[in-house]
Amino acid sequence: MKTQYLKTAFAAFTLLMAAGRSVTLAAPAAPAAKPNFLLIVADDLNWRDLGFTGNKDIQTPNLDRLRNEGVWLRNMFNPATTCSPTRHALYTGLDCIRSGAFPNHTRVYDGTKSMFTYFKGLGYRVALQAKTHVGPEASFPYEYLTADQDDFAPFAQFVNRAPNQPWLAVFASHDPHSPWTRGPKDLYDPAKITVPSYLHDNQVTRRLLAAYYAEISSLDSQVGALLKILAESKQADNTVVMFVSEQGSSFPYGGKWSVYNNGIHSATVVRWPGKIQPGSANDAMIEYLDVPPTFLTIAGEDPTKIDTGCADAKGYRGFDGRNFLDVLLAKTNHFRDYVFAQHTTVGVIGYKEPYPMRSVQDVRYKYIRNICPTNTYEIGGIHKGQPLNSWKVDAQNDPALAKRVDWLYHRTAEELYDLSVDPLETNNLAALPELTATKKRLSDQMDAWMAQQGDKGLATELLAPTRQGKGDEGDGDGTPAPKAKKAKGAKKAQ
Ligand SMILES: [Ca+2]
Repeated sequence: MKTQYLKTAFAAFTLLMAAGRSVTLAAPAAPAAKPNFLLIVADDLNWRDLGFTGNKDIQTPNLDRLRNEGVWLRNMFNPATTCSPTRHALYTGLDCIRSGAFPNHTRVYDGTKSMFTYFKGLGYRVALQAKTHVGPEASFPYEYLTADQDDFAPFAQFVNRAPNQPWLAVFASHDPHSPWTRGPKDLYDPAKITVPSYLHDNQVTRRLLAAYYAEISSLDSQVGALLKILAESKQADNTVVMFVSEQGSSFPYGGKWSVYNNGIHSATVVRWPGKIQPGSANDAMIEYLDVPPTFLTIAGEDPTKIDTGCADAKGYRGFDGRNFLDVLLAKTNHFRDYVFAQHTTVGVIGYKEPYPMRSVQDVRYKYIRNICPTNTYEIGGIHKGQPLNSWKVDAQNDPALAKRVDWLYHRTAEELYDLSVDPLETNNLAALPELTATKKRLSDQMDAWMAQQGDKGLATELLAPTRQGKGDEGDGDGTPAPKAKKAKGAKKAQ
């Protein structure tokens, strides 16, 4: 079936190319065969905090069902740990520093394209609902359905419009981003939940954790509503559904604003009936950057032929990401040897001093470089937040906790962790002589990646203000969700 479909898609593509036209499939030869895409993006959701990833307190029946109907990609990573650069990478297939979208509240360089650009060019109608957080507008030409994440009528109208035209929709929830005011609070009793070991257990942590869990259940309800609409539209069998947890939570050590795996590891599930084996799992290392090339491949395109509109430091204009369709189809469980991430502190609300971080990891070891280790790492979200303030009070009589609190402000220049025995990255092995070669191997990989990206470390970090504003329409870290943005009424489907 797939072979036949690919042949059909390839034939249509060849005909268009022969006719000297660009790849604009306004009237696909076999419209019903083109798959639709629904990408569901959470916000500040630690990958561990779902039913199917092992959290026994959290109730996520809809996401658990989606996981049982698709493949759980157990080693998906994001290249940044704040909202805006993460989304730019996910939508463009480009790594953050190369695209210019590396601080929070950022935008890509003018002329850069996104999957909305590519799929619109293929004749798809493309849309986004709720959290935007990307710019400039020209690079993300989606129809904006509504800012309201709980109004599903625009989504239903979108997927049911023009039945013969394929579509790509991103549903970007604001949940469970702080301040955790939504969701079924009665589901979670602060006194009865189990506090994860990477958090300090006290009443403030418990109260906020229960509120965060309630918002995860709110997100789960949204997923249920979307999948119900899809089923009712009779398009579920021809729609690729992907869910990503985005990046870690804003608790201290919850992962956000750090390159630890709580921040950059993503809970990711993909459902594609008849193609992906239900209930399967794959441990290949993949990055968010790989999503656009993979979606394009599924749509019958060759992603290696794409000009992204943005060159890397060596003049290469293709994607940083690569097509992982073979992983989805269980033909392989190996994809990347290394995954990378960066965190830019300058420009984060309440930041004190530059504290740029870079990380690289293979299947076992994780290497982190803190480029300005003698500075103090301090931002509003962690260091001025309620949890850490309460932890500091408790730390006055708890030396081990005091040490953990201090690590949130001051780190060593290098960190090295053996993830096979230390998944929470608490035992820094960077000074161990027997791991010198491992550290150098990873450090060399990081240097090569930084060179390809045009990443100059601190000098790049200091450019963050030039990459912020104008195009970032999303909410701020630690602030309430934005007011409804006026829908782009003029951008109707063709
Ligand atoms: Ca986020």
